[in-house]
Amino acid sequence: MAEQTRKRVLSGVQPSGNLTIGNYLGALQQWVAEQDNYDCFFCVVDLHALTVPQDPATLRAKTREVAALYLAAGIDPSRASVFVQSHVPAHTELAWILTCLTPLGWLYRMTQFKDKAAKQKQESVGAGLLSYPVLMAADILLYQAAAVPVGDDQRQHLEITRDLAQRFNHLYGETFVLPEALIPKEGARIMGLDNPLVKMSKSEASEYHAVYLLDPPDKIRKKIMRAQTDSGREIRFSTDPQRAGVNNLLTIYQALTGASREAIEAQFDGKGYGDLKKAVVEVVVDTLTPLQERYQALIREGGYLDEILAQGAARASEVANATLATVRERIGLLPALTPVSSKS
Ligand code: ATP
Ligand code: LTN
Repeated sequence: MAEQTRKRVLSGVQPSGNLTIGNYLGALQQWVAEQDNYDCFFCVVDLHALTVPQDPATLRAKTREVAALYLAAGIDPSRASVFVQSHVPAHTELAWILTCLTPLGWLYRMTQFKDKAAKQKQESVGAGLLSYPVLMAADILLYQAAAVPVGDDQRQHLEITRDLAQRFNHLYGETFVLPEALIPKEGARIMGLDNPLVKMSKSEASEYHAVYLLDPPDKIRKKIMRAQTDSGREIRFSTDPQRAGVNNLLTIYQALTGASREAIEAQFDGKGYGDLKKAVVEVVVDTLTPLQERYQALIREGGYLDEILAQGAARASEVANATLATVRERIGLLPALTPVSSKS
Protein backbone atom coordinates (compact mmCIF):
# COMPACT_ATOMS: atom_id res chain seq x y z
CA MET A 1 0.00 0.00 0.00
CA ALA A 2 1.21 3.48 -0.86
CA GLU A 3 0.32 4.66 2.65
CA GLN A 4 2.94 2.52 4.31
CA THR A 5 5.73 4.13 2.32
CA ARG A 6 4.73 7.61 3.45
CA LYS A 7 5.90 8.98 6.76
CA ARG A 8 3.20 9.58 9.33
CA VAL A 9 1.93 12.77 10.90
CA LEU A 10 -0.19 13.01 14.04
CA SER A 11 -1.65 16.08 15.68
CA GLY A 12 -4.63 17.13 17.77
CA VAL A 13 -6.58 19.97 19.33
CA GLN A 14 -8.42 19.88 22.66
CA PRO A 15 -12.21 20.35 22.61
CA SER A 16 -11.80 22.76 25.53
CA GLY A 17 -13.53 25.83 24.06
CA ASN A 18 -14.06 27.67 20.80
CA LEU A 19 -11.26 27.23 18.29
CA THR A 20 -9.40 30.49 17.62
CA ILE A 21 -7.48 31.86 14.66
CA GLY A 22 -4.39 30.94 16.73
CA ASN A 23 -5.40 27.27 16.51
CA TYR A 24 -6.07 27.75 12.80
CA LEU A 25 -2.70 29.33 12.01
CA GLY A 26 -0.57 27.27 14.39
CA ALA A 27 -2.21 23.93 13.64
CA LEU A 28 -5.06 23.47 11.13
CA GLN A 29 -3.62 25.49 8.25
CA GLN A 30 -0.43 23.41 8.41
CA TRP A 31 -2.32 20.14 8.68
CA VAL A 32 -4.20 20.91 5.48
CA ALA A 33 -0.93 21.76 3.72
CA GLU A 34 0.75 18.52 4.85
CA GLN A 35 -2.01 16.03 4.10
CA ASP A 36 -0.55 15.08 0.71
CA ASN A 37 2.98 14.77 2.02
CA TYR A 38 2.29 12.35 4.88
CA ASP A 39 -0.06 9.61 6.02
CA CYS A 40 -1.98 11.84 8.45
CA PHE A 41 -3.84 11.18 11.70
CA PHE A 42 -5.74 14.08 13.25
CA CYS A 43 -7.50 13.51 16.54
CA VAL A 44 -9.74 15.52 18.82
CA VAL A 45 -7.93 15.10 22.13
CA ASP A 46 -10.91 14.88 24.46
CA LEU A 47 -8.96 13.10 27.21
CA HIS A 48 -6.53 16.02 27.33
CA ALA A 49 -9.45 18.40 27.79
CA LEU A 50 -10.34 16.51 31.00
CA THR A 51 -7.17 17.81 32.66
CA VAL A 52 -9.14 20.93 33.59
CA PRO A 53 -12.82 20.84 34.68
CA GLN A 54 -15.31 20.38 31.80
CA ASP A 55 -19.10 20.30 31.67
CA PRO A 56 -20.09 16.84 30.24
CA ALA A 57 -22.72 18.02 27.71
CA THR A 58 -20.48 20.84 26.50
CA LEU A 59 -17.50 18.51 26.14
CA ARG A 60 -19.54 16.09 24.01
CA ALA A 61 -20.82 18.89 21.76
CA LYS A 62 -17.39 20.52 21.45
CA THR A 63 -15.80 17.20 20.48
CA ARG A 64 -18.05 16.96 17.40
CA GLU A 65 -17.64 20.67 16.72
CA VAL A 66 -13.86 20.42 16.65
CA ALA A 67 -13.97 17.38 14.36
CA ALA A 68 -16.33 19.26 12.00
CA LEU A 69 -13.94 22.23 12.03
CA TYR A 70 -11.04 19.99 10.94
CA LEU A 71 -13.07 18.97 7.88
CA ALA A 72 -14.38 22.49 7.27
CA ALA A 73 -10.81 23.83 7.34
CA GLY A 74 -9.92 21.47 4.51
CA ILE A 75 -8.89 18.14 6.04
CA ASP A 76 -9.98 15.51 3.52
CA PRO A 77 -11.10 12.31 5.26
CA SER A 78 -10.29 10.26 2.18
CA ARG A 79 -6.64 11.23 2.64
CA ALA A 80 -6.35 11.67 6.43
CA SER A 81 -7.80 9.75 9.39
CA VAL A 82 -9.90 11.98 11.65
CA PHE A 83 -10.89 10.50 15.00
CA VAL A 84 -11.66 11.10 18.66
CA GLN A 85 -8.80 10.20 21.01
CA SER A 86 -10.99 8.39 23.57
CA HIS A 87 -12.37 6.12 20.82
CA VAL A 88 -8.96 4.46 20.63
CA PRO A 89 -8.25 3.06 24.12
CA ALA A 90 -4.64 2.26 23.18
CA HIS A 91 -3.85 5.94 23.94
CA THR A 92 -4.59 5.61 27.65
CA GLU A 93 -2.89 2.24 27.93
CA LEU A 94 0.36 3.43 26.38
CA ALA A 95 0.11 6.60 28.47
CA TRP A 96 0.14 4.51 31.66
CA ILE A 97 3.11 2.47 30.50
CA LEU A 98 5.03 5.66 29.63
CA THR A 99 3.98 7.28 32.92
CA CYS A 100 5.91 4.53 34.68
CA LEU A 101 9.03 5.57 32.73
CA THR A 102 8.69 9.31 33.32
CA PRO A 103 10.71 11.06 36.03
CA LEU A 104 8.55 13.56 37.94
CA GLY A 105 11.20 16.21 37.41
CA TRP A 106 10.56 16.21 33.66
CA LEU A 107 6.88 16.97 34.26
CA TYR A 108 7.34 19.68 36.89
CA ARG A 109 9.57 21.56 34.45
CA MET A 110 6.86 21.93 31.77
CA THR A 111 5.85 25.57 31.34
CA GLN A 112 2.28 24.66 30.34
CA PHE A 113 1.89 22.77 33.62
CA LYS A 114 3.31 25.69 35.59
CA ASP A 115 1.04 28.19 33.81
CA LYS A 116 -2.14 26.15 34.08
CA ALA A 117 -1.47 25.05 37.66
CA ALA A 118 -0.91 28.68 38.66
CA LYS A 119 -4.42 29.51 37.43
CA GLN A 120 -5.98 27.02 39.88
CA LYS A 121 -5.95 26.63 43.66
CA GLN A 122 -3.01 24.41 44.56
CA GLU A 123 -5.15 21.69 46.17
CA SER A 124 -7.41 21.45 43.12
CA VAL A 125 -4.67 20.92 40.52
CA GLY A 126 -5.34 17.45 39.13
CA ALA A 127 -2.61 14.86 38.60
CA GLY A 128 -3.81 14.71 34.98
CA LEU A 129 -2.51 18.22 34.40
CA LEU A 130 0.94 17.05 35.44
CA SER A 131 0.89 13.88 33.34
CA TYR A 132 -0.66 15.67 30.32
CA PRO A 133 2.58 15.51 28.26
CA VAL A 134 2.82 11.74 28.78
CA LEU A 135 -0.61 11.21 27.22
CA MET A 136 0.47 13.48 24.37
CA ALA A 137 3.63 11.39 23.92
CA ALA A 138 1.46 8.26 23.75
CA ASP A 139 -0.74 9.90 21.07
CA ILE A 140 2.28 10.55 18.91
CA LEU A 141 4.36 7.42 19.52
CA LEU A 142 1.48 4.98 18.92
CA TYR A 143 1.40 6.12 15.27
CA GLN A 144 5.18 6.16 14.84
CA ALA A 145 4.69 9.75 13.68
CA ALA A 146 7.78 11.31 12.11
CA ALA A 147 6.35 14.83 12.22
CA VAL A 148 3.94 16.66 14.50
CA PRO A 149 2.53 19.96 13.15
CA VAL A 150 1.88 22.25 16.15
CA GLY A 151 2.22 25.84 17.29
CA ASP A 152 5.30 27.14 19.03
CA ASP A 153 3.88 26.52 22.54
CA GLN A 154 4.17 22.75 22.02
CA ARG A 155 7.95 22.60 21.49
CA GLN A 156 8.64 21.48 25.03
CA HIS A 157 6.03 18.71 24.83
CA LEU A 158 7.67 17.41 21.66
CA GLU A 159 11.01 17.32 23.44
CA ILE A 160 9.64 15.23 26.28
CA THR A 161 8.03 12.92 23.69
CA ARG A 162 11.41 12.37 22.05
CA ASP A 163 13.06 11.85 25.45
CA LEU A 164 10.47 9.21 26.35
CA ALA A 165 10.82 7.46 23.00
CA GLN A 166 14.59 7.40 23.44
CA ARG A 167 14.33 6.09 26.98
CA PHE A 168 11.97 3.31 25.90
CA ASN A 169 14.13 2.39 22.90
CA HIS A 170 17.20 2.31 25.11
CA LEU A 171 15.58 0.07 27.74
CA TYR A 172 13.63 -2.29 25.50
CA GLY A 173 15.13 -2.05 22.00
CA GLU A 174 14.24 0.12 18.99
CA THR A 175 10.47 0.51 19.12
CA PHE A 176 9.48 4.11 18.51
CA VAL A 177 10.21 6.60 15.74
CA LEU A 178 11.56 9.88 17.19
CA PRO A 179 9.15 12.62 16.08
CA GLU A 180 10.05 16.15 14.95
CA ALA A 181 7.92 19.21 15.68
CA LEU A 182 6.69 20.91 12.50
CA ILE A 183 6.26 24.55 13.47
CA PRO A 184 4.99 27.05 10.88
CA LYS A 185 7.34 29.88 9.86
CA GLU A 186 4.57 32.46 10.25
CA GLY A 187 1.74 32.38 12.78
CA ALA A 188 3.27 29.86 15.19
CA ARG A 189 2.41 32.08 18.13
CA ILE A 190 -0.58 34.37 17.72
CA MET A 191 -1.05 36.68 20.69
CA GLY A 192 -4.22 37.83 22.46
CA LEU A 193 -5.96 40.75 20.75
CA ASP A 194 -6.75 42.35 24.11
CA ASN A 195 -3.28 41.63 25.49
CA PRO A 196 -0.56 40.99 22.92
CA LEU A 197 1.86 39.85 25.61
CA VAL A 198 0.01 36.57 26.21
CA LYS A 199 -0.66 33.71 23.79
CA MET A 200 -4.13 33.71 22.23
CA SER A 201 -5.96 30.81 23.87
CA LYS A 202 -9.38 29.25 23.42
CA SER A 203 -9.94 28.81 27.12
CA GLU A 204 -9.47 32.53 27.90
CA ALA A 205 -12.84 33.96 28.86
CA SER A 206 -12.55 37.66 28.02
CA GLU A 207 -14.70 38.79 25.11
CA TYR A 208 -12.12 40.66 23.05
CA HIS A 209 -9.25 38.20 23.51
CA ALA A 210 -9.61 36.00 20.41
CA VAL A 211 -11.32 35.69 17.05
CA TYR A 212 -13.13 32.35 17.03
CA LEU A 213 -13.44 30.35 13.82
CA LEU A 214 -17.22 30.45 14.09
CA ASP A 215 -17.56 34.20 14.88
CA PRO A 216 -19.89 36.05 12.49
CA PRO A 217 -18.25 38.84 10.38
CA ASP A 218 -19.54 41.72 12.52
CA LYS A 219 -18.06 40.18 15.64
CA ILE A 220 -14.74 39.58 13.89
CA ARG A 221 -14.73 43.22 12.83
CA LYS A 222 -15.49 44.47 16.34
CA LYS A 223 -12.78 42.34 17.94
CA ILE A 224 -10.05 43.27 15.47
CA MET A 225 -10.93 46.98 15.40
CA ARG A 226 -10.62 47.00 19.21
CA ALA A 227 -7.32 45.09 19.25
CA GLN A 228 -4.72 46.69 21.49
CA THR A 229 -2.03 48.68 19.65
CA ASP A 230 0.27 51.48 20.82
CA SER A 231 0.55 55.22 20.49
CA GLY A 232 3.04 55.06 17.60
CA ARG A 233 2.28 55.29 13.89
CA GLU A 234 4.74 53.07 12.08
CA ILE A 235 3.43 49.82 10.61
CA ARG A 236 6.44 47.50 10.79
CA PHE A 237 7.16 44.00 12.07
CA SER A 238 8.93 44.37 15.40
CA THR A 239 10.12 42.34 18.38
CA ASP A 240 9.70 45.30 20.74
CA PRO A 241 7.14 44.30 23.42
CA GLN A 242 5.76 47.85 23.29
CA ARG A 243 4.76 47.21 19.69
CA ALA A 244 3.50 43.65 20.15
CA GLY A 245 -0.09 44.52 19.22
CA VAL A 246 0.78 45.87 15.76
CA ASN A 247 3.26 43.06 15.23
CA ASN A 248 0.54 40.54 16.05
CA LEU A 249 -1.88 42.07 13.51
CA LEU A 250 0.86 42.05 10.88
CA THR A 251 1.65 38.42 11.70
CA ILE A 252 -1.99 37.38 11.30
CA TYR A 253 -2.10 39.24 8.00
CA GLN A 254 1.11 37.62 6.80
CA ALA A 255 0.11 34.09 7.83
CA LEU A 256 -3.25 34.39 6.06
CA THR A 257 -2.08 36.09 2.87
CA GLY A 258 1.29 34.37 2.47
CA ALA A 259 2.78 37.76 1.41
CA SER A 260 6.36 38.65 2.40
CA ARG A 261 7.18 41.03 5.25
CA GLU A 262 8.69 43.53 2.82
CA ALA A 263 5.61 43.53 0.61
CA ILE A 264 3.33 43.98 3.61
CA GLU A 265 5.40 46.82 5.08
CA ALA A 266 5.44 48.52 1.67
CA GLN A 267 1.67 48.06 1.34
CA PHE A 268 1.03 49.85 4.65
CA ASP A 269 3.75 52.49 4.30
CA GLY A 270 2.27 55.86 5.27
CA LYS A 271 -1.04 54.30 6.34
CA GLY A 272 -2.56 54.27 9.84
CA TYR A 273 -3.39 51.50 12.32
CA GLY A 274 -7.05 51.77 11.30
CA ASP A 275 -6.12 50.80 7.72
CA LEU A 276 -4.13 47.82 8.95
CA LYS A 277 -7.02 46.65 11.12
CA LYS A 278 -9.48 46.95 8.23
CA ALA A 279 -7.20 44.89 6.00
CA VAL A 280 -6.86 42.22 8.71
CA VAL A 281 -10.66 42.10 9.14
CA GLU A 282 -11.04 41.55 5.41
CA VAL A 283 -8.60 38.67 5.13
CA VAL A 284 -9.89 36.98 8.30
CA VAL A 285 -13.51 37.23 7.08
CA ASP A 286 -12.53 35.99 3.60
CA THR A 287 -10.81 32.96 5.14
CA LEU A 288 -13.50 32.13 7.66
CA THR A 289 -16.67 32.64 5.58
CA PRO A 290 -16.21 29.56 3.34
CA LEU A 291 -15.00 27.54 6.33
CA GLN A 292 -18.16 28.45 8.26
CA GLU A 293 -20.37 27.47 5.31
CA ARG A 294 -18.75 24.05 5.11
CA TYR A 295 -19.04 23.70 8.90
CA GLN A 296 -22.80 24.45 8.86
CA ALA A 297 -23.36 21.87 6.11
CA LEU A 298 -21.45 19.22 8.10
CA ILE A 299 -23.39 19.88 11.29
CA ARG A 300 -26.73 19.79 9.40
CA GLU A 301 -25.82 16.37 7.99
CA GLY A 302 -24.63 14.95 11.33
CA GLY A 303 -24.57 11.33 10.15
CA TYR A 304 -21.74 11.98 7.71
CA LEU A 305 -19.48 13.37 10.45
CA ASP A 306 -20.18 10.44 12.77
CA GLU A 307 -19.36 7.98 9.99
CA ILE A 308 -16.05 9.76 9.29
CA LEU A 309 -15.19 9.55 13.00
CA ALA A 310 -16.10 5.86 13.11
CA GLN A 311 -13.93 5.11 10.07
CA GLY A 312 -11.13 7.27 11.44
CA ALA A 313 -11.16 5.42 14.78
CA ALA A 314 -11.12 2.04 13.02
CA ARG A 315 -8.09 2.96 10.92
CA ALA A 316 -6.35 4.61 13.89
CA SER A 317 -6.99 1.54 16.07
CA GLU A 318 -5.31 -0.75 13.53
CA VAL A 319 -2.11 1.27 13.65
CA ALA A 320 -2.22 2.02 17.38
CA ASN A 321 -2.99 -1.57 18.43
CA ALA A 322 -0.12 -2.91 16.36
CA THR A 323 2.33 -0.58 18.15
CA LEU A 324 0.79 -1.37 21.52
CA ALA A 325 1.11 -5.13 20.94
CA THR A 326 4.86 -4.69 20.36
CA VAL A 327 5.16 -2.52 23.48
CA ARG A 328 3.29 -5.03 25.67
CA GLU A 329 5.49 -7.82 24.48
CA ARG A 330 8.74 -5.82 24.95
CA ILE A 331 7.98 -4.80 28.53
CA GLY A 332 6.90 -8.27 29.59
CA LEU A 333 3.12 -8.13 29.99
CA LEU A 334 1.61 -11.62 29.86
CA PRO A 335 -0.50 -12.05 26.69
CA ALA A 336 -4.25 -12.34 27.41
CA LEU A 337 -5.76 -15.51 25.95
CA THR A 338 -9.36 -16.10 24.90
CA PRO A 339 -10.94 -18.74 27.23
CA VAL A 340 -11.37 -22.11 25.51
CA SER A 341 -14.99 -22.35 26.69
CA SER A 342 -16.02 -19.23 24.76
CA LYS A 343 -14.46 -20.40 21.47
CA SER A 344 -17.05 -21.73 19.03
P1 ATP B 1 -6.33 25.82 25.80
O1 ATP B 1 -6.44 27.29 25.98
O2 ATP B 1 -7.62 25.09 26.01
O3 ATP B 1 -5.18 25.20 26.51
P2 ATP B 1 -5.21 26.31 23.18
O4 ATP B 1 -5.99 27.39 22.52
O5 ATP B 1 -3.85 26.63 23.65
O6 ATP B 1 -6.08 25.59 24.27
P3 ATP B 1 -4.69 23.64 22.19
O7 ATP B 1 -5.82 22.71 22.02
O8 ATP B 1 -3.86 23.48 23.41
O9 ATP B 1 -5.19 25.14 22.11
O10 ATP B 1 -3.76 23.64 20.92
C1 ATP B 1 -4.09 23.12 19.67
C2 ATP B 1 -3.05 23.53 18.65
O11 ATP B 1 -3.15 24.93 18.38
C3 ATP B 1 -1.61 23.28 19.08
O12 ATP B 1 -0.87 22.84 17.96
C4 ATP B 1 -1.14 24.63 19.52
O13 ATP B 1 0.26 24.79 19.42
C5 ATP B 1 -1.88 25.54 18.55
N1 ATP B 1 -2.08 26.86 19.12
C6 ATP B 1 -2.82 27.16 20.22
N2 ATP B 1 -2.80 28.49 20.45
C7 ATP B 1 -2.03 29.04 19.48
C8 ATP B 1 -1.63 30.38 19.18
N3 ATP B 1 -2.01 31.39 19.95
N4 ATP B 1 -0.84 30.58 18.10
C9 ATP B 1 -0.44 29.56 17.32
N5 ATP B 1 -0.79 28.27 17.56
C10 ATP B 1 -1.57 28.01 18.61
N1 LTN C 1 -0.99 19.36 23.86
C1 LTN C 1 -1.49 19.74 22.58
C2 LTN C 1 -2.68 18.97 22.13
C3 LTN C 1 -2.25 17.59 21.80
C4 LTN C 1 -1.42 17.20 20.72
C5 LTN C 1 -1.29 15.80 20.83
C6 LTN C 1 -0.79 17.89 19.70
C7 LTN C 1 -2.55 16.47 22.49
N2 LTN C 1 -2.00 15.39 21.91
C8 LTN C 1 -0.52 15.07 19.93
C9 LTN C 1 0.01 17.16 18.80
C10 LTN C 1 0.13 15.77 18.93
C11 LTN C 1 -1.81 21.19 22.62
O1 LTN C 1 -1.82 21.74 21.61
N3 LTN C 1 -2.05 21.77 23.74
